Amino acid sequence: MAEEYSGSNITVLEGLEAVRVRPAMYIGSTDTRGLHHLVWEVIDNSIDEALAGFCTHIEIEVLPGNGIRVTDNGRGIPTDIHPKEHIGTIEVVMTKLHAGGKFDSNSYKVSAGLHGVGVSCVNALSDKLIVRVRRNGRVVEQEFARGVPQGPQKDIGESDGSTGTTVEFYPDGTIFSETVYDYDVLRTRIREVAYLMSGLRLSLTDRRNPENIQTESFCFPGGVSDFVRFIDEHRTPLFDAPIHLVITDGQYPLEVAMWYNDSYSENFYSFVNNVNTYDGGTHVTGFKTALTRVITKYSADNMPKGKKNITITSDDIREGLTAVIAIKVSQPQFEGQTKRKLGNSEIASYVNSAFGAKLDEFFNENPKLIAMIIDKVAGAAIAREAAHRARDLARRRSPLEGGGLPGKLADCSSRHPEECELFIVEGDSAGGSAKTGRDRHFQAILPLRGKILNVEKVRVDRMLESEAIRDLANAIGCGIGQEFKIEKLRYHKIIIMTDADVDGSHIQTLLLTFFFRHMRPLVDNGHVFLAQPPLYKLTSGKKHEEYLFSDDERNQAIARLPEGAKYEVQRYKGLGEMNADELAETTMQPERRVMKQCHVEDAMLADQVFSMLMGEEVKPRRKFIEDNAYKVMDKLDI
Ligand code: 0RA
Repeated sequence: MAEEYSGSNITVLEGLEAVRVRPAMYIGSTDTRGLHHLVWEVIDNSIDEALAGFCTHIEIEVLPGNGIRVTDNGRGIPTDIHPKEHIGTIEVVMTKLHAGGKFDSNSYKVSAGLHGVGVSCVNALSDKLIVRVRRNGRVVEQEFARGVPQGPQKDIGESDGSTGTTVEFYPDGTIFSETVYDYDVLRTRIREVAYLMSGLRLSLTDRRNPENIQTESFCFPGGVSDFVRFIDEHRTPLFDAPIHLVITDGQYPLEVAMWYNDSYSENFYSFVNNVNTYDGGTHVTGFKTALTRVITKYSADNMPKGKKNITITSDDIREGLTAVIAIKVSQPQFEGQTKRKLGNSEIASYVNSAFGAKLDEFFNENPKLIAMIIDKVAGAAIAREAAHRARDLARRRSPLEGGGLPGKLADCSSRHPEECELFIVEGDSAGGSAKTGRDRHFQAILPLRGKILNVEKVRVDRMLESEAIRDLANAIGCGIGQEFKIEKLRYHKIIIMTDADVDGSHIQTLLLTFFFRHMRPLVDNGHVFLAQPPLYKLTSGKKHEEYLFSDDERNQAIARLPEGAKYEVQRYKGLGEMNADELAETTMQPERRVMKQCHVEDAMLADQVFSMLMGEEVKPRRKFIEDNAYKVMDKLDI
């Protein structure tokens, strides 16, 4: 077949060969991230068709063998054939680098670095890819292998009258180190797209296990406003519905939804051309500038009685604010190591003026709402000023300054942070064992008595009144929040060591919440770990001793013992039951221990979990901690 069809376009094949030689240059990586990137590329083409107004439904199926099938009800890729070249539009779209769905008229396509390298890359990196187009009453199909057409496009019959495009592909296992699709990763992104493309229906079906087919469908008429509701699902809102502003008449289409809640954190998610800009950028800067300016303008007339002389700051204005900012930019420039930050400088002033004007107009028409917001912002300002005064009087210095190292800290002797480790240990008795068992050259111990403060429920000022929090911050050395300086980090490994029980997992969650909210770079840079103490010790005879970390391991170890051997299993209920040597051997020595590194792959999920776990609604929290704390941490990959 391949010989018969002597692909007329040699340069095209050379182009795709380049993708196969250096796949990471085109799709970022060949790990699980790259594997999923292929799906985003294919979906992007259907999204473009929806943006053009011709597609209302996109169906994504995960097939046995980890193939992906994306079907849309758009116009369908044109099925005409170039009279001289004998090459069809389908083949051009599938084999020409950077020819996106609609060639160069693709004005909102995201440039390389995120999505937008083109579906031809997916083709190059797939063992097999089939395109099936319904158009003009016919069904036309073409098949490729590693980017090479396996024949010309074929008319395979009459269509049912509908139009659309189906792309089915099987990633090349010799290119990807991971070939198994993660349903949750697909689902999170597909749901996100559904929020960003209000009214578009996206369905996801997992057909890998024929006995257990999973399917979900997402469609959000409220768009980003529904998105904000979802993010704040477990928080208490200040007013009924998010403020939703849509700007279609400006130079760049822009949409903002924002809502205040009774928490103390600010929570922004920003998107450019439907792609998450995790690190913000000029669109977020413009948003913040406008927000401060407009709210400050209204504050003069709306300050609560007797509080007129309070000065509000931009931090006060953003306390408890959740917002989604989505903009379309034709030539986006992405910055930073991971290209997750919008760099176009003209966007800051555009968003500042366009969004600012719209927000001003909105508040003008909704005086009650702005009055409520000012009241809340004033509350934040008053609390901040009061806390500040009280602290100044008590200490006359910032709580994180001049505190020196906490008395409870048993520091290590090394002054090279790269090799240093800080163990945060639950309880004084385990702390004592850890101090005895450690290698004092590079291992420092900070015992924690009882639970630390739930930082989700208090303002920064109150938080800093907690001695345990101050001890932690002083030991780590970087400060907190916006003043956090990763260069000052005193230990490159911060290891949380708690009992393997419900209390222990609660303490883990409290500490992780603190790190996530106030020392985020610590988490993002992979400095946070969870120690994994053994659950059991198996002893058999005089010689045989084994530490086991799960019920499975215990059962397997018992099964491995010689027939009839006598044995004893000790269950460790807490760290305190191990002596110093045991603790060091099983949980602390780098050669022997098992640790989990904490990542936050999905900041939004983490935020939701923390706001739910730590928030006001007691019922879901209790149940969640009791049933699931471990599972969720695994899922979050924390
Ligand atoms: C080229 C031209 C037109 C549509 C498309 C490509 C197209 C590509 C993809 C890829 C996935 N789904 C797609 N849907 C459409 C315009 C066709 C016309 O003018 O009728």
